[in-house]
Amino acid sequence: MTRHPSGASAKVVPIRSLGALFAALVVPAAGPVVGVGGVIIDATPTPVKEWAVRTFGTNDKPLLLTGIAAGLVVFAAVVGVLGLRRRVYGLAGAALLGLAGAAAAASRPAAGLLDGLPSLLGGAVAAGALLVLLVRLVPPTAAPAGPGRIGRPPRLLDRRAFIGAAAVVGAGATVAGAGAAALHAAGRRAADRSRESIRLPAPASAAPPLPAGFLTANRDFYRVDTALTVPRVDVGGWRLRVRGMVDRPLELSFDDLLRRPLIERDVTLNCVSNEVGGPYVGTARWLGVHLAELLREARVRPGADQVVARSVDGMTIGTPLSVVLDGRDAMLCVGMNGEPAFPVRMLTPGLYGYAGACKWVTELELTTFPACDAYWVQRGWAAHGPVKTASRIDRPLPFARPAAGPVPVAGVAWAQGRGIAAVEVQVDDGPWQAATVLPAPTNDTWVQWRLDWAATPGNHLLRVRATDKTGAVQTPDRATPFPDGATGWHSVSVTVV
Ligand SMILES: Nc1nc2c(c(=O)[nH]1)N[C@H]1C(S)=C(S)[C@@H](COP(=O)(O)O)O[C@H]1N2
Ligand SMILES: [Mo]
Repeated sequence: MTRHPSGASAKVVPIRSLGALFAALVVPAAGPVVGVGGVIIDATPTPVKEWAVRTFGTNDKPLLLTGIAAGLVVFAAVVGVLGLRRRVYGLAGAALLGLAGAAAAASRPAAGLLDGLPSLLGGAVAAGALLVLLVRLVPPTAAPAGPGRIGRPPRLLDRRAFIGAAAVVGAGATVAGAGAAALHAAGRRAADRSRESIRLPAPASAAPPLPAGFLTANRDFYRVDTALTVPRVDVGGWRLRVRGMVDRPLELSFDDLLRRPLIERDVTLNCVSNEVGGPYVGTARWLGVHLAELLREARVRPGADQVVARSVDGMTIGTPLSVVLDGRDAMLCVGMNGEPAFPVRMLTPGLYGYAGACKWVTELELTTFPACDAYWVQRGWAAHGPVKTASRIDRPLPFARPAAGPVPVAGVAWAQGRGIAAVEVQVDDGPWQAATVLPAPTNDTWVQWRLDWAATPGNHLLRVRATDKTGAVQTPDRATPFPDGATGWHSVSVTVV
């Protein structure tokens, strides 16, 4: 279970109405499988998480959910067989399932009081169904007595009655499943409508035009988060609270945000878990409110040194206050490439996502680093997450077989905040050759680079390294992503034919 050091998880969510009850029944995060999945994600040791992301990529979540569902089927089968021996075993098994699911769902950081309900109901229904089936299989006197005695094998009382009851239970489960799916779909449609209702205003401060192909389309943008189901947020009810070490706490609605002057900025975002040469980096045109201005209105008290952003699903991301206030374009984004950044996500140019880019944000708490470890910091990741200078070869692809002659070598390089001054490519053990670096609008995005290589037949290794605008050359020393970002030069092997 994730307990936030500030005690936010102890916050009691009042049972306001039947609506809350209904919401608990249809919110996916309150379901047993998603609840258990969330607990597993939070409890998984960082190296295992790293391995899962590396091995399964974006498929890690469906795989986890499938695994839990398969585990449930096996557990249910075992409970059924035990129930044949003694009904109380079966009932205890069903109760255990319900309680475990409820405990998992209720322990989620953003859980309400009622989030355990679907699992408890499920457990009760499972126990009832099991009883109905068992009384048709085993006469009450067949239950063995005494410890250590398994008893004689159950006798089939009435095969037809059992099959009939099983069919009824199966049909009931199917109808319940279909009903739940329909409710979920309705909830998703409501969230979609809420998203589609958003009209993004024009920026007060626009970003300059860009060459084609510079930005990453939203559908191609990498996604890294702990959310097993994308949180559904109704913009009408959404609020942003600025609280903690401030003299003037703020509470803003989505419309309040849209009414403020918006800035539009091109910024590259990357994940601290990205391996050298990896895919977890993208550049988008972001639209949003300048965060430093908002914090100035809230009048931050002296002594605060951390902004902890909290999401609707309980994620916490801590950002150094000095970084937010140092003049860079840290922002609360309402738009990403012209589409709603639903509803609002934070973005801090120059920091890895885990340290500055909370999605589905609903609260900014001004606090200190000693007082509060954010989610990933609790798991051993560095408290401050400045991005390291990196470069990547995108063409040719690894193990490509280009023809001898001029072969374009191209890719991207980034050092948000500092900017990229130069990119060089080395073929085998030859001299480093300067690549052509296309101009980038600001220091907060990647640059695109290109070199025409006079390729000769045989196997070759291409390496890339970048130099940032402070003059620092990207280090060749290999470091793993944990705990503060990978380093090392990206290389690609090709065979020229
Ligand atoms: N609410 C929430 N925000 C989050 C995360 C998360 O798990 N939950 N992951 C962070 C990480 S590690 C990264 S790299 C970025 C990724 O943003 P993207 O999925 O839009 O690329 O979101 C950040 N914001
Ligand atoms: Mo990340």
